[in-house]
Amino acid sequence: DGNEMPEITEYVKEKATSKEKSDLFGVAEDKNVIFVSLESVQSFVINNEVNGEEITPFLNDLIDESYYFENFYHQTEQGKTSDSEFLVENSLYPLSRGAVFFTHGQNEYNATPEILNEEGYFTSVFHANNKSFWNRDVMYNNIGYDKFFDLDSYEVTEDNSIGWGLKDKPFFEQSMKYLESQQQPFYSKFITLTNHYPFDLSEEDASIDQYDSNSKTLNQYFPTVRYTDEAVEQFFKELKESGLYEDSIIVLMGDHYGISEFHNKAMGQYLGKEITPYEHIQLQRVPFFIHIPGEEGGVISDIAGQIDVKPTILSLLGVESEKDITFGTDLFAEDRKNFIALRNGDFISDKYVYSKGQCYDRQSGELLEKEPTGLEQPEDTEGLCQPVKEKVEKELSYSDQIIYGDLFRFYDFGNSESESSESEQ
Ligand code: GP9
Ligand code: MN
Repeated sequence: DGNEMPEITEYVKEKATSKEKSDLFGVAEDKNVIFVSLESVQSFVINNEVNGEEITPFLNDLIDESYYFENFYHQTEQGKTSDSEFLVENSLYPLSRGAVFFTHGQNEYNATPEILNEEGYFTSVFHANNKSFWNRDVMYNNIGYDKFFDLDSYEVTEDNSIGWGLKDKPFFEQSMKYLESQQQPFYSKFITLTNHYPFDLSEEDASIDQYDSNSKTLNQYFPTVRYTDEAVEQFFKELKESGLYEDSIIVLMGDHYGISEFHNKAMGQYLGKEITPYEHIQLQRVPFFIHIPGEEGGVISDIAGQIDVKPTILSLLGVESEKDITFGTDLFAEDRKNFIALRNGDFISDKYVYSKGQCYDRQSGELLEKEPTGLEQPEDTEGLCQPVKEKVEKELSYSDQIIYGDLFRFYDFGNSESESSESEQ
């Protein structure tokens, strides 16, 4: 019956949402939004080398013309790409088990595409996979996407595909005609695929050599990341040629890690340091760029996460969202929440990194203390990370309650969503 909503609403208003508009509010009003989800791209490849070669030359240069968030974390779980999409569109957390796209794809949401539809935007997704993968067809329809350019929209041959399907370069190339024919302004999401485990790439598409370690996965990762970097470069060229570039903002984000903990030994060899629980959390960073043509941008070091994307984009577009329920904050606001919760309860705060039951100093990486075992004296059991840990648990639980109880059915977002949610595409 939604009895929990007032408490959650109060929490969100007081603790999660910023109260002041940022200086960039409305800076991209009525612009197209082109969101690019970079499959399995992690931040450790940015401004880094393998065998003396730059891994992501295009993205590295793009930092100079964008807002680049160097401490931006993915917050996904078992739902992988779909979890990242859920975070980005709703600013809610995915679930700790399973994929919320499957288990709660029919819930009431107040997602970015629905909100932008009301602002006169056309909304679409481009992804060359079966439309029902991750239950996307159902979820996209539910959250207001006008069009899903799925596998059926692409010409896929043996020549232009590898691994999971259509390679990223032909994917962007073939997408252009659809993108150009869309009504403007639009909000369009592109989901790349080539840089997906197990990172297969043909010889002719590899511009850099593999790494040399005991992990074939890590070794192959670098040339496929480079391939995706080149595909994005080509996409920018095509956007400029089509004239769409000038009227758009381009957001790029890594969806989740590509190299799991199983490869810690090889990763340690590559990074030249042991992968401690602290370094493990550092490795959960994914690149996040906001490219606004004509704006210089800058490198932002504040902690940030996928939960923050929705309020940030809406603020840039100048969309008022005072009644929205989001657990993230506008990344350009002054009064931001001081922690990023990972879905397993680990977290990063301004001061600390909490990982596998251990509390670290975020800046130095120094292990501060073991979590209490219950055997210490009472005054020792208040860990330094404990106060944030409690906040993280509370926030994750509020988000879970919204999803499990489908609580947005009982909340009035103050837009005309009651009519639009009934209308089918
Ligand atoms: C599949 C693509 C990759 O459509 O999103 O899926 P992932 O395994 O990364 O979730
Ligand atoms: Mn993915």
